[in-house]
Amino acid sequence: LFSHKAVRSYHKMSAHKSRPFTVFVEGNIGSGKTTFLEHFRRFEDITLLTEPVEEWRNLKGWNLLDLMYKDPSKWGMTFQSYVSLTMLEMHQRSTPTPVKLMERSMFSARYCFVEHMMRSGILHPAEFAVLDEWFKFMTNQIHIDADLIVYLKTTPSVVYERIKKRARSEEQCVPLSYIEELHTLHEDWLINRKHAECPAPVLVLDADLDLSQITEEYKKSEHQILRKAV
Ligand code: DGT
Repeated sequence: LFSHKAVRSYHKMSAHKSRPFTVFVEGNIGSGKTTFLEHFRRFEDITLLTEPVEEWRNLKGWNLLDLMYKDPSKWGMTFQSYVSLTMLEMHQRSTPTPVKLMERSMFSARYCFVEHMMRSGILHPAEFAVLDEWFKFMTNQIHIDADLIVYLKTTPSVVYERIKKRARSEEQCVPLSYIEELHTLHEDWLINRKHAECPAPVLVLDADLDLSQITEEYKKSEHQILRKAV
């Protein structure tokens, strides 16, 4: 006879041995992805994988994010190719818990950021072709698991003000038009389904709300995420 506790821990083990329930947290720059992940830190069955921005800011001493913002035509390709690598590493990382919560994914890198660089001519068509072949290879040959996408939907002018307030040095010259373009690309991917690939069902949350009200909004996603934490 198994005790209740033993059965529970068996479920936990089998749940994560098969594979974790995997959630991508997506949304424009400044939409509160990091805050959303922090909300779930209190639950022990969830592994949080925050975006590797610090790695992008320091690769052997080089700040690729800064180089990219200062001279996008020159550094866009290098930056996006490193973003792909760090994203792939996150997708592949095994977790000790039944739920894995990831900030962004290689899909938003491709369908939002690379797409923007291609459309605006920042990437040469040949550079875009190389990144796109890598993307196709990775998504076709390596199984990238996703069970749910939480889309933190925002209004461009709202996140624009937040970005100015938080004053991340690299983002100081980001124009509102860039934020608007990224907004449209997120909507095209997650709401209008313009790309073949939307790897999981999408839960849309109102992320315009300010910090005092956002916890209630975040809570709306708890049952979908936590019921998987057996
Ligand atoms: P949060 O917590 O919602 O405020 O999220 P952020 O703004 O810390 O994170 P994110 O991913 O929206 O933006 C990170 C910075 O990297 C931002 O300046 C945009 C820039 N970036 C350029 N290309 C890419 C890309 O392919 N992927 C991601 N994630 N960021 C990129």
